Amino acid sequence: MSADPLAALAALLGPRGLITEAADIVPYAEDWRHLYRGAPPAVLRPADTAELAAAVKLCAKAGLGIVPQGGNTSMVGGATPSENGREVVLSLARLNRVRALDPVDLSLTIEAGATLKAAQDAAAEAGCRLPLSIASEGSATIGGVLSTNAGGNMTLRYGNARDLVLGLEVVLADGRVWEGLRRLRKDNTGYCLRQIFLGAEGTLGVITAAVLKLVPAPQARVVAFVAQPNPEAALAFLNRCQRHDPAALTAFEYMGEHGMSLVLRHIPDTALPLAHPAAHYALVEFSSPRAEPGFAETVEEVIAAAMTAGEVLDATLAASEGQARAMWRLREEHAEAQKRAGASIKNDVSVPVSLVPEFLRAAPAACAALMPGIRVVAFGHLGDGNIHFNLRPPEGMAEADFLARDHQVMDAVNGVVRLLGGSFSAEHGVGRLKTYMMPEWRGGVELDLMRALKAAFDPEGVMNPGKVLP
Ligand code: 2HG
Ligand code: ZN
Repeated sequence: MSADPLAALAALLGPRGLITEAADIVPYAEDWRHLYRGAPPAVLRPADTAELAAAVKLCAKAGLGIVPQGGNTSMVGGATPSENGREVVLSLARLNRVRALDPVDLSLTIEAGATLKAAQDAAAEAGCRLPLSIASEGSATIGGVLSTNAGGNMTLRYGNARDLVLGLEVVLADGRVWEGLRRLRKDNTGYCLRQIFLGAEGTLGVITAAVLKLVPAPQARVVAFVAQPNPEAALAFLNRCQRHDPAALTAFEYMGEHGMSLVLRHIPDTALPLAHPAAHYALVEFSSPRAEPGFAETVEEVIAAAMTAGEVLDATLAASEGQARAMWRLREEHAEAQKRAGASIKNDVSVPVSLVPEFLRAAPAACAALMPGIRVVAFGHLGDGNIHFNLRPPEGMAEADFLARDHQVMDAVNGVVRLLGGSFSAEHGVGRLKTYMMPEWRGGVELDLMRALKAAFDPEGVMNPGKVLP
């Protein structure tokens, strides 16, 4: 190998495969939330798995850290290199091919750099559905989604990303390739290696391709938007929808009034589909693989019963695909609206579903006790117990002063989460932002086992250094 690792990488990857111009590196060096700005000496853009593996081998030999990056949409700085100038970004952008799709097996083999949206579209073209949906799906890539075990809007029905994976191809820290792209529904042959890489946030190896489970495309779909008096009513309505048809209930999303007001203010072409604003809203989707006549009417009956029971104050059903999309935009644009509104401290937490109302009462109180006037933006995946409990500064407080207290605010929320038996990161991962929480939450045996895995898979510590493990 050349004494200069960048020269060796240039020779291997060619001009399309290596970025070293400072100005061109900038977009890869900073995270979506602008929390971190790293100083990578280069961005690697290999064309395929073999090139990627050779590049990893070169970096490992040169002692360069490798930070895999897909759509760069991490909420926790998980794909941003450090400031030390010794970590390169490994972009998966050019590994974006659909390798195979089998509508009989209901499986899709796709490379890690394809966006989640592209994977969904490929499935739809074949009359299937990839049942994973997140707000950032237009930019987020399969590799990132799997490495962070993304959750999103359909977890209550289809599980998290890790539940949708049959096989993986992974480049290991020493440059070897694990070819595990099996598409078997049953395979009990020792340790389940794919599950070790899923959710590992690139700290154990680089996922380069995956076999994903599909389901038949829905033929009937009903999207409803409802106003609710309180969090208890939201939970009761969720339960009612589940009892109605657990197989058809595809999403149940919660939104509080402040987040909704930010969406309506900052996102163009949005409007509340109800006559009056409320303190709490839910977006509910039912779907069926059959074109069932009367499908919408049964949902209307469920909502009517919920109104009689006082769980729902007002409701509307989307009458067209356009209306359904508009309702979903109100939910999906929460993160963007908050970003446009200014500084925020995010808590991506989960509690048992039955305790969400308790959480939604206790957490604002804990934050107000810490910082009077703090503004709560609570929304998220009520159907699976995952609430995005985000905070904005009190009116008039300087953003820098607010952000300087981020650990205090996160710890106040997490105090409530802990009492309720929840998790400090439900779907966004640990990344760089939350490593400090790991000893307190996962210390002892759990962290020992995680460290043992890290040592076994990446003894030199080159894979996404400084992420996940403190
Ligand atoms: C969502 O559900 C994302 O919209 C982003 O997970 C959550 O901005 C957030 O905190
Ligand atoms: Zn979310």
